[in-house]
Amino acid sequence: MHIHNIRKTDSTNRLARKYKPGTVIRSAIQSSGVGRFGRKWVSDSGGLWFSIVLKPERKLCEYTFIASLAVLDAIGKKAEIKWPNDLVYKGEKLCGILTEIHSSGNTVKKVIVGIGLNVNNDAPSGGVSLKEIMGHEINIDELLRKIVENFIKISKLSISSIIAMYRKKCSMLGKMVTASTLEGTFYGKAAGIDDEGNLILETNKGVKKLTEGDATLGYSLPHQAH
Ligand code: BT5
Repeated sequence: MHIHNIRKTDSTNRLARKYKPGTVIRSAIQSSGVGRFGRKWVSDSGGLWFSIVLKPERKLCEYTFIASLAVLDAIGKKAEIKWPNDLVYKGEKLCGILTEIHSSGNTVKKVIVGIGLNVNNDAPSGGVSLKEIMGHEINIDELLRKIVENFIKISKLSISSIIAMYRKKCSMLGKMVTASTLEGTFYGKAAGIDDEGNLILETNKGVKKLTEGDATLGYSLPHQAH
């Protein structure tokens, strides 16, 4: 893959739409980095903010699984996966992933996998950076190369082994979690992740299959789960 380095853009996911599959767009700073549901992603200098442009060949969640595993392996396995798109260290967010499709008319043209990793920057509240974890600065170019290499390597594995690896690193499985989704907020045991990337939650009202949302450990509802 060709790595294209730039100094500043609004969002590498937005800029990536102009590039061919097989390109990696990295920006030292993003002026309007984006998270899921239009949330803001803080992207100061010193962090690793990049997007990988790919041909649409898989289910979207599979790209997020591959990216999570690629980052986790590159940083020396010091973090855990938090379904669906985070890497956390001791409960603080180290990395977020935003996988999007770019279509024109009715045709899906590209998949864009955006990865935001706090490296040598000071992470915002609730986040943590690799520098803070390791106690020293990290070579960001080397780290990016390693993540991209891992991404390519993991992409070649069978989907069943990718999902198995993802489940193994997903620390919330087997624990009680609160999941807040567009459909509502649910409390229950995170019993598994199915092959479609859904979180299977065992609530006291039955099993829920969650396709999106934010899950946190423990009970954090004002009222009993739906
Ligand atoms: C994500 O969204 O975690 C996806 C983040 C993807 C960022 C990358 S950077 C390269 C590419 N270009 C982009 O414009 N985006 C992608 P979500 O799960 O919705 O989490 C967003 C929430 O994380 C925010 O509402 C904050 O609470 C928190 N947050 C924002 N910036 C952060 C940071 N630098 N470190 C840790 N947490 C952060």
